[in-house]
Amino acid sequence: MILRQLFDLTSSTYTYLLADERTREAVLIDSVFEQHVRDAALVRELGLQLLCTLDTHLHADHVTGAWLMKVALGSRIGTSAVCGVKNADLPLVDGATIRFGAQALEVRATPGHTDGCVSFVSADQGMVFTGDALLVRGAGRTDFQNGDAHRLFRSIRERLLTLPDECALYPGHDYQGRTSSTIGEERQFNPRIGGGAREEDFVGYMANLALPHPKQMEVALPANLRGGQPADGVAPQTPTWGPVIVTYAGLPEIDPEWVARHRRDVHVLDVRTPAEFDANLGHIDGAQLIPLDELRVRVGEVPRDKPVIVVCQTGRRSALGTQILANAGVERVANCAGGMVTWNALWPPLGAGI
Ligand SMILES: N[C@@H](CCC(=O)N[C@@H](CS)C(=O)NCC(=O)O)C(=O)O
Ligand SMILES: [Fe+2]
Repeated sequence: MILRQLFDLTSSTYTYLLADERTREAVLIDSVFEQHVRDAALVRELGLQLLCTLDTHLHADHVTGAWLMKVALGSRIGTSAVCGVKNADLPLVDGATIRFGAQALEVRATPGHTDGCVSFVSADQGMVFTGDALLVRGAGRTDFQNGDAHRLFRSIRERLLTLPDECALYPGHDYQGRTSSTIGEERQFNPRIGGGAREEDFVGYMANLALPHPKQMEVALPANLRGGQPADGVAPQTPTWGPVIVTYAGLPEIDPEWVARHRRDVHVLDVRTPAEFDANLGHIDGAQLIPLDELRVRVGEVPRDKPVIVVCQTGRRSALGTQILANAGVERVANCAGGMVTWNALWPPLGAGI
C-alpha cells in the first residue's frame, strides 16, 4: 500500500493519500481546498487514479478539497451519510467497505466530535485514520456540530481502542507537529481518555477545554455542506495564458511543443552561461540571455508584456530561474520542461532554429 501524509500549515490538517501499488487506484482522506494543486500534482506524478475523496467529518476549520478533485480528476465524493452533504456521491455508512485495487478501508462510525464523524480502518487493522475522534494524545472538541463528549467517549473506547495495540493511528490534525501514534500508546498515555480514565473524567476534561471557535468556521461549514464547492460554483482561476502544469515541487511547467507553437506569444528567457548559449545545443531564436547567477539583480530587464518561458540545458536551473521571477512578481511565468536537451530532441533537424 502506498501511504502519503500531507500537511496544511494554515489549519494543521493532515491529508492522506492511499493507493494500491499494483493497480494504482487511490483514495484521498481529508483533503484541503487550498492544497488542491499540490495534491492533484502528487496523484499525477505517482501515476495514480483517484477513485474518491473521503472526509472523516464535516470540517469546521477548513474547506474540503473534495469538489475540486471531482472536477479535476473525476473522483467521487465520499462523506458520512449523517452530514447531508449536497454533492456527495458515496454516502459513508458504518460497516461499509471502500475498495481500491487489492486494498480496502472499513468505515467505522465514531461520532462525538461531530455527529457524522467516521474513521477508516485498513483491512488488516494495521492503520486507522481517526479524523478528529482520537488525536495524538488528544481528542476532537465536542462543543459544536452536535458534539457530545459521552458519545465520543464510547466511540473511542468501543470502536477505536478495541483495535490492536500496534495499529498505527493517523489523526486528522495535530497542532504540535506529531504525525502518528498507535492504539496501544493512546490507550496508555492519552491524557483525556488513556490510562483507565472513566467517562466522567473524559467528559469533565472536554467540558472545560474553553477553546475559541475555529477561525474559518463561518466559511467552512456552509462550503463543506456543498462538498467544498464554492458558493458561485466556480473553481478558482488557473493560468489561462497556456497549459501550465504545477508540479508537486510547486513549479509551474509548460510543454516545449506548446512553446514552439506559440513562440510569438511568449518571451523566452535562457538562464545558461553565454558559452552554453552559443554551444552545440544552441538556443531558441530570440531568447533573452541572463545567466542564473545574475538573474536576481537583473530581473528588471525581463519584459512582462508576454508570459515568460524560462529555459536552460535540462530544465533544472531554469526551475530556480522560474521561482526567482515568480518571487519578483512575474505572474505569467513557466519553466520549459526538459530544457534545450528536450527541445533539440523534439526538433533535431531544426535544432535551435525554431
Ligand atoms: N485554532 C484552530 C482551532 C482548531 C480546532 O478547534 N480544532 C478542532 C478540530 S476541527 C479540535 O477538536 N481541536 C482539539 C484541540 O485543539 O484540542 C482554528 O482556528 O482552526
Ligand atoms: Fe474537526
